[in-house]
Amino acid sequence: MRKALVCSVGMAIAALCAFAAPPRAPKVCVFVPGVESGSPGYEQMAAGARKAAAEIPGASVKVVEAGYNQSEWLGKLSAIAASGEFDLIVSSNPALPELCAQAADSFPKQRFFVSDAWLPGNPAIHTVLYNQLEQGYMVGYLAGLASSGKLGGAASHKAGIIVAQRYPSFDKLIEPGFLKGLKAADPAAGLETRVLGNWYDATKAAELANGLFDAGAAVILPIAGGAGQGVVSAAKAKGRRALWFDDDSGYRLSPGTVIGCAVMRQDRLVYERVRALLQAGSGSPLYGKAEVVGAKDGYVDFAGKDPAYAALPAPARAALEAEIARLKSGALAFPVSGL
Ligand code: RBF
Repeated sequence: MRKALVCSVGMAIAALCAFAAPPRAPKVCVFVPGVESGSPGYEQMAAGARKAAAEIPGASVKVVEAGYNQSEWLGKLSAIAASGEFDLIVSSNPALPELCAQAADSFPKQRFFVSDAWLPGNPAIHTVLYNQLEQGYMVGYLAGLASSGKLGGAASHKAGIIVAQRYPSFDKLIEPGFLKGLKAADPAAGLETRVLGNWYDATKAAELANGLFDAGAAVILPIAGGAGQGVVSAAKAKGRRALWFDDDSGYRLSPGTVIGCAVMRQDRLVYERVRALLQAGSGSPLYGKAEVVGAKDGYVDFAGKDPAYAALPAPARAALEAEIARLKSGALAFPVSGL
């Protein structure tokens, strides 16, 4: 009888304590596979995670830059998982899910969210992929307007892309999407792609851009992180034009040189998913799931508010905007179901 009483009093105190104790303030690590500054997708990722944490009492965010040596990423990621310090590790790019899966094998309690990536079925990892067929199509179509002479000047029927390295979402989504858009606006156009070899060398990117411009490219899209700035400065020096990807910062790099930016709303996506994952905790049903988001739901879009874009001929802008409206309504669709 006395034992039972002591026991139930003890249980009541324990229950009271559990009720009264504030929930542990969640800690988030933003793992940047590269360097944050100059890579719009990574800047947006950090901003989105910070915004989510700011809404949860006591929550904190630590940004860790893993640098450009990709062979060091797994070791750095595993060390963070091993520390047990973070409720959630947030990262972004298509190479990350595989590394997170390896870290999760060793540290199964660790949870991960990776945007701009695709991996279904791992109970420790949630991924969301952007429909970059659509994103590529938007700037590809604008490139076709340029190469066919509809933005002024003679038709060259040539456009270029400078990419840092080849990887699945570039090969399967960005480049084919760009080509579809290019051909839709200028059926006679050809695309030349040059591979830079890293995500930081703006000088080499400018040299490659000069080569493409000299060979007649009407416009060039860099997919090269911080190195993309070299493409914009080469275009500016030659009085030519460039396109931009991921956010609208390209317009500000060199006003008048970048004529269009196809953006992904990574800040919004990361904010929404990090908030949901922190609120639900490690048992969130999102873990194990991979999703695709795109133009129809507003995560892929075209930033058309800049004066450099507004200065393009009205009929050309109307043609592009009609394509974008068709993508947003679903009348024009390029379904993506993974990588
Ligand atoms: N994008 C960047 O903006 N900066 C980078 O440093 C960067 N590094 C990447 C490294 C790897 C291994 C891969 C697969 C992609 C990388 N990306 C980077 C590309 C990024 O995921 C995305 O495809 C592009 O930003 C276009 O949306």
